[in-house]
Amino acid sequence: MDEVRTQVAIIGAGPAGMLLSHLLAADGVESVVVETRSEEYVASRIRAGILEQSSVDLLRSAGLGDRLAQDGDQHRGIYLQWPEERHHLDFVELTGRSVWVYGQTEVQKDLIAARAADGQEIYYEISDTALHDLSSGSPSVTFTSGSGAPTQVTASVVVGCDGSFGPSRDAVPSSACNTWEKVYPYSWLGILADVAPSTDELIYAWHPDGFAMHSMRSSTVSRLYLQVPNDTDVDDWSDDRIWSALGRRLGDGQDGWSLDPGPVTEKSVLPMRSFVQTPMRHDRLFLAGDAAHIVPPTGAKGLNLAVADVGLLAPALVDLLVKDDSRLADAYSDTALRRVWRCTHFSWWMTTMLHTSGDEFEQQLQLSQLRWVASSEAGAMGLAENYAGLPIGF
Ligand code: FAS
Ligand code: PHB
Repeated sequence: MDEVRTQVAIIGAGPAGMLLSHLLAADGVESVVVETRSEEYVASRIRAGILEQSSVDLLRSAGLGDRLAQDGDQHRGIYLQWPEERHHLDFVELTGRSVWVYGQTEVQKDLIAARAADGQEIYYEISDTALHDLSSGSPSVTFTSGSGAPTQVTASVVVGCDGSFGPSRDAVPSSACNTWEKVYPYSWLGILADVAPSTDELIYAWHPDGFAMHSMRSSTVSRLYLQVPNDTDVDDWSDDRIWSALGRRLGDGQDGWSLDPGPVTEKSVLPMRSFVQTPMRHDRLFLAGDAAHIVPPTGAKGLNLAVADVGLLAPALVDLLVKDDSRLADAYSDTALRRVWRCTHFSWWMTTMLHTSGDEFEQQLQLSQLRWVASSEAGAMGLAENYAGLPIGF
């Protein structure tokens, strides 16, 4: 068994794990990151697209803002749409805060480059990850390394940043935690297309056929989604069928607006659920990001919540391990969960407002809610404040 000793053992090299390692190193705290996939796979996963103000501020303050400043696209707001109507919500006018279009793949590349420049130890392509002695002063993570060597990382704390299918959340005894889960009766079919976006800012569209969204990754790459049934086989959706459904739902040809189709370079079906596990700490194990909570992507909160968790956890671990001051670490779960539940509610609210289930009464309520949000400053402020993101530590 190869033995490794560090201060913080981090399971997962996604945004949460890599950003935590980066922030800890800035304050002289060592960590080891272990990851079941390859670096190339983690860097290329197509996921989130929107960074809220607080995430951008944190990445900049951590020295990770250069490419974001160069390639990120700052947006003032979004469009809310239903048949025959499209309304712009201006977050800057309403809240003074904006959002950035900067894909999670770009954030991941920046983090990988920063950790490599720092000489960070990252074990990729591991297997058999297991957590041990979480209630002792020397918890550990064992695994088989990519080269087949049984390895043990012993640390002062372990942080589970292993997403929605990792082992960390299940390492907490069921008697010591609560879980909440809601599975939605629909999924998203998402595409990447090599075509310039047909809109300057994101369009969230309610339609009797189902929800559709027009997002983007750059001035030449569009990202679009449409609501599909949960058991959808992506192979049943040809590019033509996808573009035709998107055009209908997004209002192609209405009021002089057209949706420009293009070559689809990636398509996949994303199930939608809400999940929260509390508390986000068990003795010497801390949870951050999707390991602790999952939100439907309608509110663009998943990645931003992971960043917010780490923005709270990093200083807490520095205080605990460098200054022997446990106050922030003891408060971490309660502080993080305030934002987690706020974002969980907002993501549920956006999802249930915009996705159709065939219930005629519900559709009238949705349309009434959309008309109120688009026409009332109070309604628009509610959406803007949550979408653009509440300050860290809310
Ligand atoms: P991640 O899941 O990113 O990272 C966890 C890491 O742990 C992974 O690299 C995984 O391989 C690793 N891991 C798992 N088990 C392990 C083990 N046993 N040992 C070692 N490592 C292990 N959010 C949005 O805001 N907008 C979106 O449009 C959006 N789209 C998404 C699409 C998909 C298909 C998915 C799955 C998620 C999407 N999300 C979206 C949410 C997503 O962006 C997450 O919120 C974000 O990746 C959270 O980051 P992490 O907590 O680091 O988890
Ligand atoms: C994306 O661009 O992938 C995206 C944007 C906003 C969302 C979800 C996904 O709410």
